[in-house]
Amino acid sequence: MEKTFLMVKPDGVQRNLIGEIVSRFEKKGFQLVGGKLMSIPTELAQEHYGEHKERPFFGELVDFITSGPVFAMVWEGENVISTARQMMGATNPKDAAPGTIRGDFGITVGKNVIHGSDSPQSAEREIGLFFKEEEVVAYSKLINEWIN
Ligand code: RTP
Ligand code: MG
Repeated sequence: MEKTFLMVKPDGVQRNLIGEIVSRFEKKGFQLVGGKLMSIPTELAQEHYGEHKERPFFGELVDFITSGPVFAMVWEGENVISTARQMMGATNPKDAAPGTIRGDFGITVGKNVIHGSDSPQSAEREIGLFFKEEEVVAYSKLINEWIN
């Protein structure tokens, strides 16, 4: 079953949005298979956002994501990678549709509440960066029969 890496960013944690965000993915029908509150070491932040290292905002991005605890998660479900990105909304909250997480809770591109893997390759890479194998828990719920 497909898995993705999602993370409530430091602004989302400070604003008490962990529960709201977890709830949206739970109600959608996806399954939480890993989760932890953590502070991201600088080296991990640089590695995680490595694709942006030449961008002018890279320093700010790393400073922000290491500025306070994040809630890192692994979610599982059919098409969870692309569906979670749709539920997050556009990168810049000013362009994010109402009803999406960034559209409902964000204002500026730097503090956009949530991160989500953008492809199967990045999902695998990011899950591996943030979670040990034993921290991702395989389990089944009978309720899934009512969804799929
Ligand atoms: P994320 O990786 O955090 O899920 O966001 P994303 O895929 O929607 O956007 P991405 O292009 O990967 O950018 C990563 C994060 O960098 C910040 N950003 N700042 N100042 C700027 O112009 C700018 N552009 C991007 C955003 O916080 C974005 O989430
Ligand atoms: Mg990205």
